[in-house]
Amino acid sequence: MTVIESLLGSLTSGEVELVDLTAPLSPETPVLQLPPPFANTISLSLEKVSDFDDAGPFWGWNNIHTGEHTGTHIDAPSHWATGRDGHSVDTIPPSRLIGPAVVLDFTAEVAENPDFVLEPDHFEKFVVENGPLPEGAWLVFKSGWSKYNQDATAFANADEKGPHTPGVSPAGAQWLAESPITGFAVETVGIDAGQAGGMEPPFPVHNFLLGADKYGLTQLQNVDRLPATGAVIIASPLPIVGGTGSPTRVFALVPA
Ligand code: 23J
Ligand code: MN
Repeated sequence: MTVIESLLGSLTSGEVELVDLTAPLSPETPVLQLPPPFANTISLSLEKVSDFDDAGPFWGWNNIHTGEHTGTHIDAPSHWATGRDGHSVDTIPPSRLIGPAVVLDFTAEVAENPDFVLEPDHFEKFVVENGPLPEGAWLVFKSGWSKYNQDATAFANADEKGPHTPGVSPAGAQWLAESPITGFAVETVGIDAGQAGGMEPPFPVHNFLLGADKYGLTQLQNVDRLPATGAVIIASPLPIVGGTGSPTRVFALVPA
């Protein structure tokens, strides 16, 4: 039996489960709201071209309007000043879009403090307990935040000081950039904390990770169906030529 036959058999038997980590993409999908003077991207909208009518009697189809960074999406290195000469989303090697999932569960800490940030100590402790991060891993920050996916106000959790959502400290971001991971995956609207605009450097995960030719994945859901180690993540962005990111379908292969 080939490995592919074996995999297909495991998917059929249920020994390996395909888990969709992608949030539904609609006009209601929460998108990042940066404060003035910064410009924001648009939400998804569908523009009807035909709907089994005079414009197309036997077919329905739409034009889509959206920002690159809407919903579950990937951040390519070229999204950030530190990676601007690096890979755009179309030139990311496909082999780097699939990799072992390593899940760090800080649901309890985030429930206590929405501004919780990961520090190097958190990563070091995980490595001591679970072994080194594998080359090409997708490191998943399990925060529980996807429970707010259907409620844009709760998802943003903003007050007069801006959004309050979990993330990574500057030192933690530097640690990740020097690690063997391929990317950092989160349940929140972006790979940085809500308060990361005031950090030094601003938006440290974007700064260090994208500058190190690594990627971000945002707005994942169903991460509670992933084991700490042992699953595989496959991210499928559109190859938008010159794009800085793309809405992305993200699957995990999970052993039963
Ligand atoms: C631009 C500026 C700040 C942030 C972001 C974009 C994102 O979250 C993103 O989707 O890349 S925090
Ligand atoms: Mn983004």
